[in-house]
Amino acid sequence: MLARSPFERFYKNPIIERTDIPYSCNSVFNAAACMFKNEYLLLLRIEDLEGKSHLTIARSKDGVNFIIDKKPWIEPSHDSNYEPYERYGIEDPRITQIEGTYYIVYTAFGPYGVRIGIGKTRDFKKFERISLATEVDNKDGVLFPERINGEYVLITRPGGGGQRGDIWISFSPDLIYWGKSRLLMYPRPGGWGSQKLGASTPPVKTDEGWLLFYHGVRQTAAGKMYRIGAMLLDLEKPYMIKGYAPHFIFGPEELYERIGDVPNVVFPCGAILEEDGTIKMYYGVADTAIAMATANVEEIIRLCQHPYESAW
Ligand code: BMA
Repeated sequence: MLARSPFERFYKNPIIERTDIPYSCNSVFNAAACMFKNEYLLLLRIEDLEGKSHLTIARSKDGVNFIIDKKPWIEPSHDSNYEPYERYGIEDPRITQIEGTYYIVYTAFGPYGVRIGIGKTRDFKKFERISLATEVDNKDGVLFPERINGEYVLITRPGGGGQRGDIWISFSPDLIYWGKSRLLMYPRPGGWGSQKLGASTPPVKTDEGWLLFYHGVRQTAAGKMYRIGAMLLDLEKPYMIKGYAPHFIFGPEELYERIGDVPNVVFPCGAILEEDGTIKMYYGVADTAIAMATANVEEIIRLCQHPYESAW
């Protein structure tokens, strides 16, 4: 049988479930990932029993057995500049390290909608907010791990609350003021991501370009289906798609991905490239738990050789 994905699931998935959390909560999913002091660090999105999300740290020596902090690390802010925009929770974090600082990009959710928040830490103890980088109806923010031509680069997904959502890219001198925004990719009519797209994991640098995983949503008779695609962006001109995989590279298949609070969802927010070329992808399953799958980076790059311009 021909495999439909270059990824192999960890045999003991899911790796983190609600019952692993040391305090009461509804669910744990969509975690950011990075290496910190020779350990794997996940920033878990935990939804509490009121339905609001906060972020809690988990650490591991081997990337699959995690020790979870006894209390939340980042909760909705009480600062009046942020409070109205985070009142309903903090969701879907992504971590990017730039020159020893770990930037955390998250979805701030409040009465006016969703917008993208950016904060930073150097030690995973003290967390400092930097900005709310966008207005509302924008989420799925991922920051590049380097400044490009002197500027920070952020991918976002404006407009997903409407009929469709496209992936955009913006630039900033200081992580506060963002501009030079342009469209990167839009949903392919009739395709596996025909309703909306959004960046999944922060771009990973390869010789062939920035490797970006993104999710695509298709509306089906049974509800929304979330799958994962991959594209390669030009190293110097990251607003140019060098190539992409026309097919999805990962989708819900196992029961733990198909059944849960929101069925048929795989939602990665973190990917770690190991020295041997293996990518560890950490992904939320059915908005209920966290799973991990591995793939060879070269194999994914090979799938991304299709020119985008002539795509649709
Ligand atoms: C998206 C985000 C994710 C969630 C997904 C499926 O819009 O809210 O946090 O995993 O929907 O419900």
